[in-house]
Formats: sequence, C-alpha cells, structure tokens
Amino acid sequence: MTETSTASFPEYVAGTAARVAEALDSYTQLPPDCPARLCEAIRYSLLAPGKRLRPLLVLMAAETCGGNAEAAMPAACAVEMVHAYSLIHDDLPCMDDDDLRRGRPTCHKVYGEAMAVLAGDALLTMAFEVLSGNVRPARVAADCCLELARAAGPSALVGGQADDLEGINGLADIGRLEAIHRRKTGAMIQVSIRLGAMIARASRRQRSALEKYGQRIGLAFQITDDLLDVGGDEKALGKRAGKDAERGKLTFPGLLGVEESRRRAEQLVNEALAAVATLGPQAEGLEALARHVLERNH
Ligand code: GRG
Repeated sequence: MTETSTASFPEYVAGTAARVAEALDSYTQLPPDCPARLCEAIRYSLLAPGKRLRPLLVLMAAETCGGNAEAAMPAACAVEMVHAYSLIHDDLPCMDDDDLRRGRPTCHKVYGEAMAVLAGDALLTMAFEVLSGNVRPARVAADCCLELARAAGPSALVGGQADDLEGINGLADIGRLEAIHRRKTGAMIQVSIRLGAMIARASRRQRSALEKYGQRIGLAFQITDDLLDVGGDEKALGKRAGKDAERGKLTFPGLLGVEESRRRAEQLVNEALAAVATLGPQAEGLEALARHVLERNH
C-alpha cells in the first residue's frame, strides 16, 4: 500500500476505489455498434457503488510485491467486470431472484431479464478483452487470461454457483459448504491477488505467502457475508438480509452457529495476517484489509 504511508487505510480505499471507478467508466465508453440500452445496462451494474474489494486486492497485491498500481489497473477492472457479471446473473429470477443490489433495483428489474443476461455476457467477455489488450508483456497477459478463465469457469465460480443452487435443502456438511465457497466466492478473491502478483512479477516466496492469504481471506469473507445475512443492516448492505434462512440455504451460521462462525472467521484472518507478515511493511494494506473483513457492515 504505497500510498498509505501518507493516507489512512479508509482514505487509501476511497481514493483507490475512485480510480477504479474512473477506469471502469472509461472501459465502458462503448462504440456505436453496441446498442445504447445494452451499454446502459452494463454501466448501470458495473458502475454501481460496490466495495471494489477484488480490484483493491489486485492493486494491493501488486504494490506489496513491488509493482505499480497503474500497470495492474486493467486486471483490477477485469476482475470487477467478471464479478459484476456474476452478480447480475445471480440476481436473476432463475437463480437467487433478488430485487435489490448495491442499494439499487437489480439489473433485470430495470432493464428486463433478457437485457440483464446480455449485460452479464458482455461484461464477462469484456473482462478478457481488457486483460488481453492492456496487460503487458503479452506473455503475462496470456497467463492472466488463463488464471481468470479458470477462476470464473465451471470448476470454480460457475461450478460453486451450480452446487450452491442445488444445495438448497441439500446435505448439511461443513466440508461441502467450504467446497462450494472456495469456488463461488474464494476463487475470484484468490485470482485477484494472483493477478496482482503476476503483473508485479512477484517472487516465488511472495506468491506463496499471497496464496495462503487469499485462501484464508476468501473463506473469511464468505463467513462474514453469511453472518451479515443473519444480523446485518439492510440499509448498509444495500440488499435484503435474511434470505439465506428463508430459502433453507446451507450457511456457516446455520451449520455452526453465530459464535463459532465468528470464531472461525477470526482464526482465518489471523492465519492470513501471519502469512503476509513475512512480506514486511509493504503488506500493511493487505493486513488492514484482512482486519476489515471482520469489522465490515456491508
Ligand atoms: C451467476 C456464475 C454466477 C455466480 C454467482 C457472486 C455470486 C456467484 C453470488 C452472489 C451471492 C453471494 C452473496 C455470494 C457470496 C459473497 C459475494 C460474492 C458477495 C458479493 O460480493 P461483494 O460483497 O459485493 O464484494 P459488492 O457489491 O460490494 O461488489
């Protein structure tokens, strides 16, 4: 977190999120061949006020490894595009059927289901255009595309979502729950950190510390997501709470109880902190972010 030597963590996060939003805005100034309403739907969801957690992880991982944030910005935008696509599709009536996302009506509520499907498709495709066209050198761009495709694909994000959907009223088992979330939530968090490290040409030692960090943070983030669904404030969340229980979804508090879930999240964050402690003061941003996962209210 190079800029945190002068700025506090919340200031760093706000400044970085604003720069990510500017870059996303510029990547979605689409040519006239893109129908105006499709462009609007893409921008409506992508530019909505999300936390930009995944882009932050790309940029912080790059900076922790001695790289610069500007070179990693295309990758930061690409992961946010894939994330935005997954949220649009997740909210559809055929999936989680949600009306509210990031404090606004969901994409299909505003633009209709067909246009929401297409906006998601477009964002997924654009992510790879942004990566392949802007990351340098080309060899690193190709490696980034491969990693992102794996993280978004059938053995990770899409597979985790499929298992999660089928898991409604399914077998309640902690191993199964962790396996779903390692793919549905964890893979995109892990790949964000990996892309930042790849662009910064991180050493093997740095990569291995970041892999551990990413794995722990991914799971801790999901546990706190489940906890917020139980006890979170809908206004802060920008989406409806209590839906998991309503649908009989397999969740950490549902399986382990609130106290044990909280304890597990704390333990994971401590392990994440221990992993990056070996990387020195450069890792202070990642450390602050790990602590924030436990304190977040949205
Ligand atoms: C449709 C292929 C496909 C996948 C959907 C993203 C996802 C998988 C489901 C969303 C439902 C959910 C609550 C997932 C758990 C954690 C998660 C990904 C939360 C949303 O991410 P945040 O909190 O959202 O980073 P913002 O809006 O801040 O970017």
